[in-house]
Amino acid sequence: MRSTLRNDLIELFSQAGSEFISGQKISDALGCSRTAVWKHIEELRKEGYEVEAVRRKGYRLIKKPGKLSESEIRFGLKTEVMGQHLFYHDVLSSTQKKAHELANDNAPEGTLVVADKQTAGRGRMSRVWHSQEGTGIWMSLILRPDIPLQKTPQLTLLAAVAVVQGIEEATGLQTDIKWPNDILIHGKKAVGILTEMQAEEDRVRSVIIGTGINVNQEADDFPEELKETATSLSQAAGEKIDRASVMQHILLSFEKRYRDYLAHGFTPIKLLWESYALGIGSELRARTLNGTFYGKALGIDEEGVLLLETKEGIKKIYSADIEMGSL
Ligand code: BT5
Repeated sequence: MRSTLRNDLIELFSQAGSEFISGQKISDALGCSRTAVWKHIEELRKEGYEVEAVRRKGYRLIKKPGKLSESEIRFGLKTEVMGQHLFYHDVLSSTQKKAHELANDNAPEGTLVVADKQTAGRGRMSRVWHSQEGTGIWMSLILRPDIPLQKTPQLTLLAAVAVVQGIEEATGLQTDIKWPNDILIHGKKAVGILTEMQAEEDRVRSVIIGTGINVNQEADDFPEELKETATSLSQAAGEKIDRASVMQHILLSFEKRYRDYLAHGFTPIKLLWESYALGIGSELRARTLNGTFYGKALGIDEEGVLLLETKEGIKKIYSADIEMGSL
């Protein structure tokens, strides 16, 4: 259910920060009676918002619910398409799996699946994606682009740009992209992106972009094998971060970039991507299914493929795990 009134109410509270707003002011701004204001505030409280009410001063928002909820994600979401069909679950095996099912059932472009916890979150090649409850953003977005199959990897790079921009807009944190699907903070992985597709003949039926973002994990929350390599936005920011706000900024940024992409092709995305990418111009090791290659990363081509200058000549890398730094 969507209530623009409650949406506006949250917006008002957000603008007021720690200041009180009088009931009269709220009812004027929303164009409803003071009794209606009170009713909406009661509903917000039921959803976990802490609203303080003081006689003659009015109301102020003390805390948004820490737990994600459908309305938390919806309120303040300024997109037209992305995330407007929203499926929120407290627990799922994997948001990717659910999104594939929905895509098979003709879910429209922009359908978003979000879970507070995944019991079988996955990375590329069936690797495990650690998706603890209450800490991260685990989401999958369904797209229906009219593009040839070989162009779908470009959408991973587009998603990475949107995530970097969304994180920066929501938190001020600067992050780096490591080709093709990692986003790092100070060299540690904070985000992984998994692009999967459904195709018929050579036509794309749907592309499903899965994004896993570590938001509020403490260092000890990660399993032993990830402690050295993983980080979270809150570790970098030094404070807890509102997951819904990060998600909303990413979806908005994604929508803008995706429109650019459909209208003007990959070039505008490529330029942005390069400005956030790590390791271009440096030596790296690319582990692919067909072997490991060393060389200098020259950049990406118009398809989004990594160009590696090896001793044997320039090699096109379609998919790989990249190691940089001291090789
Ligand atoms: C990825 O794979 O990085 C893509 C991850 C996509 C996860 C999202 S969550 C929502 C959606 N639903 C899903 O089921 N999946 C998507 P890859 O490049 O293969 O990296 C996987 C590797 O990252 C693992 O083998 C671990 O080493 C590491 N890893 C696992 N969980 C991590 C975490 N939470 N933070 C940082 N690194 C992690």
